[in-house]
Amino acid sequence: MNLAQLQQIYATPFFDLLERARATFLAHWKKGEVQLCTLLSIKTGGCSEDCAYCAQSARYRTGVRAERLLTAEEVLEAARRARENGSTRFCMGAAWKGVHDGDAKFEQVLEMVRAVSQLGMEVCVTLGQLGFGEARKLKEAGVTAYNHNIDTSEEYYPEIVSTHRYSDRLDTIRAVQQAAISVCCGGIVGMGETELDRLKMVEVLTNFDPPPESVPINCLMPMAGTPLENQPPVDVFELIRLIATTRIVLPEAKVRLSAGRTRLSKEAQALCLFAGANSIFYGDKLLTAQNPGVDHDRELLSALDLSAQPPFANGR
Ligand code: SAM
Ligand code: DTB
Ligand code: SF4
Repeated sequence: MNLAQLQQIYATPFFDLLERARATFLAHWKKGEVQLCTLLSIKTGGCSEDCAYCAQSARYRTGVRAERLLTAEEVLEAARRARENGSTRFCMGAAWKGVHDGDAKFEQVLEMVRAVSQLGMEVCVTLGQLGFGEARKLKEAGVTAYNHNIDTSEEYYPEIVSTHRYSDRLDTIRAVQQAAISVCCGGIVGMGETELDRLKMVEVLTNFDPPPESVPINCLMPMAGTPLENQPPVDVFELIRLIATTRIVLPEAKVRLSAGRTRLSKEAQALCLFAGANSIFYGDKLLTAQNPGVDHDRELLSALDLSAQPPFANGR
């Protein structure tokens, strides 16, 4: 998919765009089903990187303290609760630049993955940069998906991060693909980027081989103390257009309406779900930021006659 094609789709009259996205969704997915995914921060804060949106960077005074890596038992307990609450995917996030085979912390992550993978949910991790060796070990331990976002266009990325390059992100994604782990890759809207940056980001995603299994669309949560703390909220119709466009060009991807739902009305979320989003993060907290409460989300799904994706048979 090239940029001109994406621009054409994005610029379709709003309701025509929604109709096309809805038709694409219905041709590929079960109507009325939303995947619930629970996030857990297994290692919070103190990160060496300078991502301008992130409360976990050690460069900014955000009030997030650096914590130790959780133990496999602690993580397993949280994963069990997530499953009981209806999640079919469990995503463990660590505030690191990356991981190296042989490090004690990487061994500890492998141990938690082995434990969580027995529960019959999709097991996702987001640990920053890695190579093929690490990816292969994660796969052997039971990881089904790796989250590594490109966040925005290649051109805008240096405005947001200086401690690693866009190409480093793509290298990690390639290593994950080589190890036959599903890629979860998306980005953030509301960081001061243009419409063109957003579409270039989608263009990069459509050219992945294989295409990403999951595409998180995050709205910036403006975290106090970060350089982006005063960014205004994204225009909701721009967000919906982006979700609809993503659904049309990546019909088989799960499109996750990710961070930032606390700043979206329930009507806006309903339109995002109509436009093709079919997954949300479920639970009172994201990694460090607030998420709508579980009760609130249950009410929303019930009001829209949507149901949580049922647990997998045969342990998957
Ligand atoms: N350190 C790893 C990395 O950078 O890939 C994993 C954790 S990182 C917090 C995962 C993703 O969360 C980021 O790539 C970004 O897209 C998203 N994110 C982080 N802070 C955010 C914020 N304040 N608002 C919206 N999305 C955010
Ligand atoms: C993703 O794209 N969004 C999630 C998940 N992948 C790891 C993280 C959102 C983080 C929001 C900010 C915070 O909680 O600190
Ligand atoms: Fe570190 Fe990830 Fe936050 Fe960047 S987004 S500062 S790499 S935790």
